Amino acid sequence: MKKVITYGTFDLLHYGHVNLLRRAKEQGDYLIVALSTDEFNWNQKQKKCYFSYEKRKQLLEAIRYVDLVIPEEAWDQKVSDVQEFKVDVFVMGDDWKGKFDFLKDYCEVVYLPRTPEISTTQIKENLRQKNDK
Ligand code: C2G
Repeated sequence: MKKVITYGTFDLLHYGHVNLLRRAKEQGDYLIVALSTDEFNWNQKQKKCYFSYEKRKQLLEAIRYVDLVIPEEAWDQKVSDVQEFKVDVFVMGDDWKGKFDFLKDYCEVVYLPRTPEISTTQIKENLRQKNDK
């Protein structure tokens, strides 16, 4: 079984994320998503999530491409995750291109093109503009 892993916040979940997850799953047979915890998001990414970790986990687990959701609590857990789960392929969107090449010593590293026209920031901005009308 070829195992794939990817990492992220996935808040507010949108079709750009689903496009990524679909293509990540296509790299193998089993997709693990390491989901950033609320603490990791706030302390390390200065991201305040709209949905809690539990709600974001529930949403991801409902996606057909996702086989397992684990917590991402630190930037430096990737090597141990790859080893612990015997991961064959690490996948991230290409906004991270090159940032995780150190994992090439442990598994294949694949950066996939982002879905260009959608982002959580964009969604929030559009909602703000609609409310202002
Ligand atoms: N993504 C995408 N297209 C978008 C938006 C996001 O392909 N329009 C991808 C990102 O490239 C990433 C994944 O969806 O691979 C999750 O995006 P985020 O939740 O923004 O993840 P991020 O905050 O970048 O966290 O340790 C790695 C970090 O946890 C990554």
